Amino acid sequence: MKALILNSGTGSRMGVLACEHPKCMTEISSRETILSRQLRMLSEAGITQAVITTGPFEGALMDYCRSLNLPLEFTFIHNPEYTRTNYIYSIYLAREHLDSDILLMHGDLVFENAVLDGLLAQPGSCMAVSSTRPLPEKDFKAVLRDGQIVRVGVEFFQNAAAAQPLYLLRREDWRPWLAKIADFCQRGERSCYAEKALNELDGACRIAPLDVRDMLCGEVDNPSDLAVVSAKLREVESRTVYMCFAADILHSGHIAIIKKARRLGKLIIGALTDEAAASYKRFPLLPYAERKAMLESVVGVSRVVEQRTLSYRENLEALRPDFVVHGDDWTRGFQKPIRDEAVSVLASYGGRLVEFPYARDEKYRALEARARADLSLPDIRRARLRRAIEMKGIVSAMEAHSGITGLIVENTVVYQDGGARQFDAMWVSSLCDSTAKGKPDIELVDMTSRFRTIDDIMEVTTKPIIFDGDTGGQTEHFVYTVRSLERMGVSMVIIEDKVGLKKNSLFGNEVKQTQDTIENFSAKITAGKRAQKTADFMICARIESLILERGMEDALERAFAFVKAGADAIMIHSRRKDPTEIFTFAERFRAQDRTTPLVVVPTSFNSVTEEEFKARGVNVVIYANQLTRTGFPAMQNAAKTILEHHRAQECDEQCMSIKDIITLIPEEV
Ligand code: SPV
Ligand code: MG
Repeated sequence: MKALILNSGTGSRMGVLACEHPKCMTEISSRETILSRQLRMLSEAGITQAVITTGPFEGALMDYCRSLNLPLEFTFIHNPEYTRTNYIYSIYLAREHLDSDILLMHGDLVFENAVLDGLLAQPGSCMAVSSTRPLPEKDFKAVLRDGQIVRVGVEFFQNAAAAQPLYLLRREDWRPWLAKIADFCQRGERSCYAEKALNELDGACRIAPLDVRDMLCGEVDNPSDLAVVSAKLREVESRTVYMCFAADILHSGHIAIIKKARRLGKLIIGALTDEAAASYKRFPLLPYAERKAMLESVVGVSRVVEQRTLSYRENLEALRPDFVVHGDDWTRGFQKPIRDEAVSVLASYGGRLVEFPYARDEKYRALEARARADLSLPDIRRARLRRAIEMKGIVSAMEAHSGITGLIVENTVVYQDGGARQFDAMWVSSLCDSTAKGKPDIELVDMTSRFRTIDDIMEVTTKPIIFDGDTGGQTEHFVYTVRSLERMGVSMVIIEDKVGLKKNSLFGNEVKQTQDTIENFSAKITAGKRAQKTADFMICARIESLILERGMEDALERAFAFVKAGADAIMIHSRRKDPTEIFTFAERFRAQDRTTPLVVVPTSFNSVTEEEFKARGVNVVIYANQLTRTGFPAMQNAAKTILEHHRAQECDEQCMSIKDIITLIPEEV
């Protein structure tokens, strides 16, 4: 496509404003002239060739165009008879350079980006008209019939709309018009409008109206036009556009939408905080400050602000942008409530939503898959738990005891309030790991075997792992366990302050269990901390005083001692349904220690929500055994049903379909 810009006119009505240069070189802002603005916009829209007809000050105009240093190839066509002819003749002189799609405009036309974008997006030929502006007395009007423009001229008032000399002409429509222009000029009709030739074509050139309503699109014929257009331009240039990004990788799809957005005004980007980003699709690879800096360096981004929730409300109300730009993917699915809310906030002050088609490109999917794969690398995975706790205040972990349960924890998502709720981490429980192997939870399953479980889970997932280290065994053994776990990419080991034959805590004092001394257990923690190589790995001390009914004071004394010995976190356990003792512990612990993460396993006190735990200073909630406790009864039931009926048919309705089970397992993580 070529641009054809008609600049052969004398601009006499501009008076002194255009007495020393062509009219198109008149300044319309402190930075731009009509022509420099047109040319910049054309090149930003991807046009590379411009044919410019010239009249007076031909040399000045050519020098000026070249001095702009734009990636445009110019062809200048001089009309030596510019005082006696009209632009129909200039086009005629340029005809051999015009055998393509043409974007035709008068050299004194000022329009905003949205007008040009609208025009270029049309599949067929079109002309800018306005349904909202009154019909001008002396300027162009377009006569409309059946959705087409059938006449253009200053003399038509019936069924007409105000029109601007800005056309996108597809080759098949332009050719007959150009041929008619040639007929006119060859028979000496050179001082009429080129539209007179168009009006004789009677349908051979199909031009649709493009309604630009009250967008900036007007000619500058005289000083008063100049004042109006310049004022409107100031308004256009002060418009703001808002977009929100979670992205930790910027790909060409993001850049393309940023480019489109900034054509509408000054672009403000809301970067989702880490917490908000993690609740959107996945844990961000880069923290907020890095993502903000990256977005700030993108050309065309004027400001980056923090967006603290998936909801746009807070930022829209504070910034009141003229436009919000988004991909059209949020018109359906889990993001729809967010869109609906943004639409209503925009409506409250007259802002507008602009949606562009969402880029569903295979290469972006591959990039996203790579980012996910990076999350599974040991160093990244290990560090994620600490980051998630810092970021969210509270994290949730769900038990996994095999590759498939790991995948369930990895991939289960519930969409709520426009966001995605997921587990943050996985708990490799001694109870469930032993149960899956048909063995009691008494430290019978050896570490090699437990590591194998971790490996199975890690192979197919990316989320951080909290390992149930039971008592940690002998201190001399524990240091090796720490190093192995750390090397694998496990984020935290929890060891409980018990010795001897360990039994599951949920038995409480129904079985014989012995608590370790504060001194011994502290020494074990200190040895473990000394053994670890990275700063990310966490050793959590689990206190069994409430389980073994040794009282609150004992629990608290141990907690402070273990933190002093180097514990990175404290887990307080209880087997009571009533959460009071857990709450009391949390309150008293937090009164003295505001920072050490607090971990709970609410198997018994399961009425408490994560929000409530967070309010009480808890940082990690572990759902320790629910997949095991729901999965195995279902299996028992299936086995019984088949035995009862001597066949599998009755069991079928309890079964997941083969198709569903296959989709649980992605080909690649
Ligand atoms: C586990 O899941 O193995 C635990 C938590 O240690 S509990 O079963 O509550 O002791
Ligand atoms: Mg356990």
